[in-house]
Amino acid sequence: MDNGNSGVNGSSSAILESPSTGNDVDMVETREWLDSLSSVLQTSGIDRAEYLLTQLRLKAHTAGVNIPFTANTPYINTIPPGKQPAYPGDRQLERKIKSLIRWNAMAMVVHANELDGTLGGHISTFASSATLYEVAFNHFFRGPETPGGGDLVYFQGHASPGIYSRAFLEGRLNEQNLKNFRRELEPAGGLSSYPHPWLMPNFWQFPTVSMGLGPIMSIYQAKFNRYLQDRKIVPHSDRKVWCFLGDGECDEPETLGAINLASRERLDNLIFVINCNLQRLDGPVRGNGKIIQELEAAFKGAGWNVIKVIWGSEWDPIIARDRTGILLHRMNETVDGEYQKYAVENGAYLREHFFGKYPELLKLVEDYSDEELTKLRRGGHDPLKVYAAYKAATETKGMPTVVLVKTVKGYGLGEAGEGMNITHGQKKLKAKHLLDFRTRFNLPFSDEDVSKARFFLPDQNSPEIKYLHERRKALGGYLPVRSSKAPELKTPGAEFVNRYVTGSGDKAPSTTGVFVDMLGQFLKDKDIGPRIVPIIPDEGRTFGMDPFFTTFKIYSHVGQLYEPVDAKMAVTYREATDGQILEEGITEAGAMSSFIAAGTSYTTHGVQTIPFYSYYSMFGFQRIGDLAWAAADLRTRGFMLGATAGRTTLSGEGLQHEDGHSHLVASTVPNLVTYDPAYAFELAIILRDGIRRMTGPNQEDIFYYITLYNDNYPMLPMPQDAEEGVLKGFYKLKKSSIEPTEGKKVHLFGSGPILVHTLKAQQMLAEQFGIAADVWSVTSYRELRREALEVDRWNMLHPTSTPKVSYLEKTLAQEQGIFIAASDHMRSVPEMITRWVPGGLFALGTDGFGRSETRPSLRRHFEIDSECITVGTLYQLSKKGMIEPSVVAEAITKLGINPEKISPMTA
Ligand SMILES: Cc1ncc(C[n+]2csc(CCOP(=O)(O)OP(=O)(O)O)c2C)c(N)n1
Ligand SMILES: [Mg+2]
Repeated sequence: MDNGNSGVNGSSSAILESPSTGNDVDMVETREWLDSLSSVLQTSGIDRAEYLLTQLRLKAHTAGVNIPFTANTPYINTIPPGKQPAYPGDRQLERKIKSLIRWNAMAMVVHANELDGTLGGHISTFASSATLYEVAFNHFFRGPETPGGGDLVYFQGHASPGIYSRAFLEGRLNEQNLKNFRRELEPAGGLSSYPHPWLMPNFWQFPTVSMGLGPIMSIYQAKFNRYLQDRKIVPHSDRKVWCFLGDGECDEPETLGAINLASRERLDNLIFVINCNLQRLDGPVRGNGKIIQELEAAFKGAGWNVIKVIWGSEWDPIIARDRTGILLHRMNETVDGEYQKYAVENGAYLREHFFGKYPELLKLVEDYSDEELTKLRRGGHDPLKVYAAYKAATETKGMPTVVLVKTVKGYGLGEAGEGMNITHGQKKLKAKHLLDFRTRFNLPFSDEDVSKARFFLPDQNSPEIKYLHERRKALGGYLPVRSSKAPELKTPGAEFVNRYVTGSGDKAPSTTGVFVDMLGQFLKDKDIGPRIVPIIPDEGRTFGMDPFFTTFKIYSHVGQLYEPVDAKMAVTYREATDGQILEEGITEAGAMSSFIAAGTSYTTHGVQTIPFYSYYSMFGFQRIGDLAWAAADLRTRGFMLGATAGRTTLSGEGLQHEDGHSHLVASTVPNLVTYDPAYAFELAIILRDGIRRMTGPNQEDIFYYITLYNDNYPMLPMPQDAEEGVLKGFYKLKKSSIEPTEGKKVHLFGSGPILVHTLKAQQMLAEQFGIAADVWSVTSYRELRREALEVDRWNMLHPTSTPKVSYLEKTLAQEQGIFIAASDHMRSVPEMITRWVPGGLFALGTDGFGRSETRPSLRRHFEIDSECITVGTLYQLSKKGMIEPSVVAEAITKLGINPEKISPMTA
């Protein structure tokens, strides 16, 4: 990639009146070419010049001329002063408002840390981006009352104090809220450190503080907005998605990883604003290069419209004087580490070190005083420049726009940290710094107000407050604001489950196959059908979902511009503008972002959609765990389906594919409901209940993780009264066929395809060892644990009340014997319930690396096949003194298990 410097000199010289540098062998000829261009520019304008240059380039290229590639333009504003629109607002009032917001934001952080030095908070991020937000609030962000819906804004997480501070002036938050910044457990209500819809569900819309997630989510959000419009679920509108992010944040793979999609899909409803303050947490983002140039090349290469806002208006006359290009040259060659230094130093320093490098350049500013040079602002602190960029961005058609804005981190903090490497963490300002801040922004506060860092709220009738409300009223209301009003859906009735309660007879499908059948039912349902959003990251065929390509079609904004190679086949690859399936390609992060967009349409669009995101379970939580966490925070509703689950069930695919721990990771997400079903009726009950809970009258803010398998076995009929157990987490599937002798009673817990082995073990134990065992199907250890933990907690805090009893304890209280569990996941999964199982639970599972092998070999390797379950059971009986250890030893030999085999845990 371009390092931000190369090629810039070359391209800038083309616009000079006379080139000042280079090895020009024929200056007269050069002069003539440049004069021709000047004449075209003057007589026919920019478009004609562009056309001619394109023709020249083509001709040169065909003749074998190697034109050096650069995706960079010179290091100046994209919009020249001549093309800058007039500023529509009252700049004086806006400055006053902005200064107050700056003050209160800073005071919030100072207060919090005076109270308790460990609370943290950030001043410098918002200090650098205040103008970026205020111009947008006063002139661009459309609020929720806008017809067709308001803009969706991803605020940079660390800028939250500024956003709270504005809401305070707007009267949407009170002083107590501000005082309780980062004190969310305070009775009067506090404010979350960063944007978290989970914690402030009426305020924040999008969590952004895990860097990189905001950008990728916003891209797929913009795509999903189009999807809903193209599918006529919501009317067409011009609502925009704005994503504010940091320049340091651009190093996260998620930030830039999906930018091609945005241009491919022509998402002109998407605007990125990158606050290029040249710093991240520890120091410069690109001390030795230029982040703006680097990002320009990356975004331009990806097909975005790039608008650079580098210099404030004070620079315009100096740039205009630059007849030779020496200033451009200097701007291009200076690296960010130096620019950072200029932000910290004064005008005299700038004169000596920046302008002073070339005598010609020094002359350009000879009539400027040092003070005037000190006041040369960066583009991001100049509302005129920011306004011009946003206006151009919102008017751009056919492509997304990125606005790259140069700012100073900690702007206004002066000696307390402005532009300094320590500024990101600055949260305690001394009295002198507070006074300086007041002077810098002309704040009308007394010394006492300042020393106490008092919050300042002007009178409701003051011009500032009136202006602020007027602007928001004109733009459709306040932001950010979140609502969860969406009409409930008519969810599937019992007849849906009834299709599956009789079992599969002599057929042997897999739960993945069964799921695809169920998804087909949902898609055909006249009520919820149009709201189903199937999402796949290029694994549709693996899961047998390819027939849907033909019937429900793959969404593409442009439809299908080609005849698919399989057009004549029964199942053909169909893309369509109203396609229902989101086939995201090989990007789990992208597909998860689409899942989030679809699962939150109830809040972003006021209509519910139900995403079914099916993927390789191994590439779920461990790959995109942070997005799953964000989905939870966002109150996303929908189904994540970890297909091809099971460390031994996926068999041949080996170490990187075989998942035996996704349930463990999934169990860390508080509002995620997880199931590991074995049979069609279980899955049907779970899906029906899930749809009801999430989209029915209660619209619960939960989402689901369900594992599916590709092992084929007969789907058993539903035992009587199993429904409650399926949902609560377990039920008795099959009683022992024999009566226990001498109290030797066993309970075998199984889930997923391992239940088949558990049933076989039950038979072995009865037939070969005379042991009576009941088999239970455990659909969710996690759900059992969740309820039992709640009950324990309540009992602990209400010791004198009649204790509550969980479903798990109540059910097991009626049983006697020993308990053995086996699953295709790590032992820790069944062990989630050990403490409530009388006598404990002995778990068999798949701890260790998977490998390529057949299912029977793998199940023996991990010791979860029926023989090993039998041996595990006998071993437990021997430990309880109910049988002799020699019986276990004999069984090991009889069942052909090698006791010296390698341990799967470390192999
Ligand atoms: C994934 C992730 N990693 C690390 C952090 C910690 N962190 C918070 S702010 C920050 C620096 C941000 O720099 P930049 O994106 O340039 O934003 P600025 O504050 O300069 O506007 C870091 C590393 C985080 N929030 N998220
Ligand atoms: Mg930064």
